[in-house]
Amino acid sequence: MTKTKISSSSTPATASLNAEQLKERIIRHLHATLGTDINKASPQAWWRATCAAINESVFDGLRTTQREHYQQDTRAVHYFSLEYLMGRLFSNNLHNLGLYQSAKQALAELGHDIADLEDQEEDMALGNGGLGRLAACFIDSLATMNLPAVGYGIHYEHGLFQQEFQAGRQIERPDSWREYGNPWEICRPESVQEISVYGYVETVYDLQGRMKKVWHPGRIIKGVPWDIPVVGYHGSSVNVLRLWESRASDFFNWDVFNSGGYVDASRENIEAETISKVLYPNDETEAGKELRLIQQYFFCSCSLKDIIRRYKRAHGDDWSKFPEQVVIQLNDTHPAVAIPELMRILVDRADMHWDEAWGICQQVFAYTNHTLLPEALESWSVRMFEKVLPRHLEIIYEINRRFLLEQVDVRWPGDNDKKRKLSIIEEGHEPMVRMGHLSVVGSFRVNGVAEVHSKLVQSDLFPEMVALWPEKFTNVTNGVTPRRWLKACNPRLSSMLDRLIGSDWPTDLKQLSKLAAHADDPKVQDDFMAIKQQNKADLAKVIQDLTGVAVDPAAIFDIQIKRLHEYKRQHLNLLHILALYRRILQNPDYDMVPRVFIFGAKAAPGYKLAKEIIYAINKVAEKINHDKRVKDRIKVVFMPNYRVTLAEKMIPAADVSEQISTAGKEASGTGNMKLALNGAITVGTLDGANIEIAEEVGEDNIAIFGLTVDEVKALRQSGYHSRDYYHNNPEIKAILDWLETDYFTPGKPGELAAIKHSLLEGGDPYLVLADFEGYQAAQQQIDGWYRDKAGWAKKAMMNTACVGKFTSDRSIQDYVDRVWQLTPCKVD
Ligand code: GL9
Repeated sequence: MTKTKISSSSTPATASLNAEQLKERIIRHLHATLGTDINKASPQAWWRATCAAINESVFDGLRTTQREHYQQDTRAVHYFSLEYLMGRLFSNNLHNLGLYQSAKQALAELGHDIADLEDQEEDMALGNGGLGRLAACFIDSLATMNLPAVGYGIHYEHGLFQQEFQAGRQIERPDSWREYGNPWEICRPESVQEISVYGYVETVYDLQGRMKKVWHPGRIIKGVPWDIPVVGYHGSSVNVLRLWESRASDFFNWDVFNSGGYVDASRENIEAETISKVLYPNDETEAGKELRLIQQYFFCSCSLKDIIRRYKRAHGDDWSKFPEQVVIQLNDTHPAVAIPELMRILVDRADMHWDEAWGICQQVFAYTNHTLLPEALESWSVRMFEKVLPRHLEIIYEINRRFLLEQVDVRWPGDNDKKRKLSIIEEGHEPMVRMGHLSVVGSFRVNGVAEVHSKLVQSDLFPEMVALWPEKFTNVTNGVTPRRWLKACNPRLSSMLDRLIGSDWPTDLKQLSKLAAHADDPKVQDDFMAIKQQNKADLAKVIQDLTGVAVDPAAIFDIQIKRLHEYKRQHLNLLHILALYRRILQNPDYDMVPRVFIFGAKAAPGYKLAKEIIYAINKVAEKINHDKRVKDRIKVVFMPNYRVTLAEKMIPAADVSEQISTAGKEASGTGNMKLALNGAITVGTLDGANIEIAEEVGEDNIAIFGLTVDEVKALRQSGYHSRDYYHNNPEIKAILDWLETDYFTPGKPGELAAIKHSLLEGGDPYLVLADFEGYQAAQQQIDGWYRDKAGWAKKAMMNTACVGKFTSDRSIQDYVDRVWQLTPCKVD
């Protein structure tokens, strides 16, 4: 496969647009699009007018890209994802168009600070965390690399909930990101689709006596597409993210109406619209709810029909070229129902023979696994499947029957254990459809998201599938877009890099390695750390505004940002904070470099212990921050409503990056990459992509601690007794007992006891106590390193210099080479 060359030096077509021309555009839109005037326009109107001005360039690129792809009849990847965590698009689009400086100047001349206008935009938070943000980074890379691609997903009316703290507890508020419309999206009524759910299947025979299955749906739902243009960086491609909104169909439900159920028929209209109402806020776990399955099917069916419509425009009823033109990447098992849906379309609608149809499916789908957590492996009860998608259940049964007969029984004749283990249907009291099994059987490629994770997918999750199809399995380590996660969010460091190593790094991140040659230069070290200091001062202001806590930018900024989950072990971080606090109380002269511990995390609304951990951190923070005896050696802040926009302010200001999951649990992580890229030093376990980060930056520049994947397995096997650590380590004992008193919750003893209970009675499922000792030693090491200013500066710079591997452009190139077999299509 040829390397996808990104023309990093080529200037964007729009770069010629100067501030004067932009000003003219903005004012024109203020008048013609917003219907207002310079002297009375609100900041919101100025922002919208600027968006409209930017969109003139965006739509230009969109038109030429789509024309080019159509004329060249390109093979394209279709990324199916239930989540896209886009954040804001204003500065991203400006940067990628090469218009940021002109826009900044234009707005300044019009009397506006570009940063203030940026704050007019709500985050587009149509995702929960890493999986959704990865999808957003990938579509940025796809456009930048001129690869023909469409992202498909759901146009949720409400994205991830907004988080508030009330007396330290998380409160969820609805997110209404497009209450007043969103300037980046285009409604495409001409491409509406209709999809069916419920009903029953009838067996009929045609004139030749051939059996046919006819699905009589119980309900029809309209899918309305909204297109978000995705602008590649200085490349000429503008791809599309197409998100489906559900509406009641015009197609009235006559069956129900005729049987006298007029009221019911109109109630169904409301239900149709609930499908795209809200994103499920569960992180890695599945609710098993009917609405969730309908969401999955709704967007898969709309998207497949959209793909087929486009294919037929070029190839008519000739399906033979379909697998050459179309590859579909399943972002986890969430869109796996696309597999039986394509089979249904081919067999039932296009009258294709089963074998031919299955041959097509198996060339079209590829599946990415993002987690090994057992509670996250999706399965749907057969009962519910049959109610919602009766025909699809039949098709899954047939896929499974042939798989067990033609593959499993041929390989392991008569081995019923193997059949039970490999069956797509899990037998039991309540039979279930295993979506992971379906995804592996129906795909030509299966990948994990970091080396260690892909190995575990093969050895622990699907070993028999690997025995059947060894060549199906591969790895693609995650990556992040350096356009958003360095260039746009850290302009100071970006300019310094441009001066020092040239400006090609945003599309060729390995260029960062040139920085290593300067890592011992005291002048460059000073510049690098001065930038970090300024970023920390900026963040200190944000912290003050959001939490009322004053922090000193001279302290170590130690940051843990990610969803709240026991396996990510925010409570391990908390235990260490408590240990330091206790040491200070016991020894008023306790010598430590002042540190600000900064958290950002949302907990799934139904995840009780996760919410208790948030509460505990907030209560401990309150106590420590007000305790004079601490003398500002420790501050603890929990940033409310952590999201992409807040991440962009926190990441450039981090000295220390907390990546402390139990080994084997974090599939990859991507925050770890963003923080290292911005010169933070990782305190981390040998888990997920931390392992690869450690390989890249070298052991001098990362603080690794804790049990390895194999040690975790061995410890569990030999029997893990968390109580031993409690009894044998007086510091652990004192801290856990402390949490049970009313020290942090005056007058209310026991309020923070949930953590202790989970670690002792609960058996400490994520081995927090087993890793405590190693963790505190790693933190001690960080403290020591930070005292040596030059040494620290070098380590920080080496982190930025050595993480070029983790650009999402490299991930996408790996997908191109190992999975998609795509060719770039240059657009002029
Ligand atoms: C996740 C993994 O937990 C992360 O380790 C990984 O980096 C990302 C992207 O591959 O995928 N899997 C998963 O279900 N989530 C991840 O972050 N959860 C959310 O996105 C909420």
